[in-house]
Amino acid sequence: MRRNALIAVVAAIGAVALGIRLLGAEANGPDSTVIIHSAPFSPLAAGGTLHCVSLVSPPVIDGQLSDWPAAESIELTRYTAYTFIGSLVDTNDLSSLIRSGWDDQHVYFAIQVTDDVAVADSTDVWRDDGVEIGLDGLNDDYAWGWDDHQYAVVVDGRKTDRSTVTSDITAAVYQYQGGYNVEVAIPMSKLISGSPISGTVMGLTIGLHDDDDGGSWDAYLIWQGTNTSSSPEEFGDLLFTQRAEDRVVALEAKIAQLERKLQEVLAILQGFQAVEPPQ
Ligand SMILES: [Ca+2]
Ligand SMILES: [Ca+2]
Ligand SMILES: [Ca+2]
Ligand SMILES: [Ca+2]
Repeated sequence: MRRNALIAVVAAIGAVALGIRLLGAEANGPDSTVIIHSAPFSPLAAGGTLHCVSLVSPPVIDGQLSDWPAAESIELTRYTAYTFIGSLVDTNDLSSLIRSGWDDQHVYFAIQVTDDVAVADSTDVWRDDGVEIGLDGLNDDYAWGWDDHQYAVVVDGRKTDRSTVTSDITAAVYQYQGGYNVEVAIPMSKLISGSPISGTVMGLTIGLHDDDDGGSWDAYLIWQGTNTSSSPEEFGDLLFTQRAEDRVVALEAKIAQLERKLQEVLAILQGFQAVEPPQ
């Protein structure tokens, strides 16, 4: 009898889960599309804040950015940069669009750099074409903690943290005529303890070097602040957010997982019932 009661309880839970799922489908209507990864969050980051969007699926770190949702971007040019040193002819000479995303394990960046001549000829990474990501993970405005990093990725794929070669991050560069993409995954454990939540803020700035003729750099852009390593009080904000459609996708995935588990439990319980000796 107790087994039958247990089966009834499990079946009831399953019915509730299925009901939630069906209600959700009803609420969305038959023609609605739940997964809307092409919808822009908003076109450009403003006021020194970039929204870091939650990603249901982690991007493949290969320099191809087609696996990224169209999310808010920093447009980094000589006209938008807080700091611009050197000389640039136009935005074809150097400019960039930067997006960011997150899951529990990583912060990701997708950086599209427009640069008409790719050069990597110097020992120092900052003398070549490349990007810098300055992060104050704890957002404590202190530059020298375990949470503070100045990651650089050069157009030839070299990776450093504060100019020292690092394998802590995963990065890929994809070069094309007129520019290159940089795709980066930074372990969350290098920035904060545990996982972020919607509303978590980290200090962020982005640096961009241009070298078109060898030797040292020709131009240097910084999104927020005057350097990318030692003045996090001047950095902008990386604000962790969760898009409404991602919440729906995550909920659907959890309900589907629950349904599978309930079916497994029901199958096991029915197996027990089948071999129950007659009373
Ligand atoms: Ca990719
Ligand atoms: Ca150089
Ligand atoms: Ca810090
Ligand atoms: Ca260049």
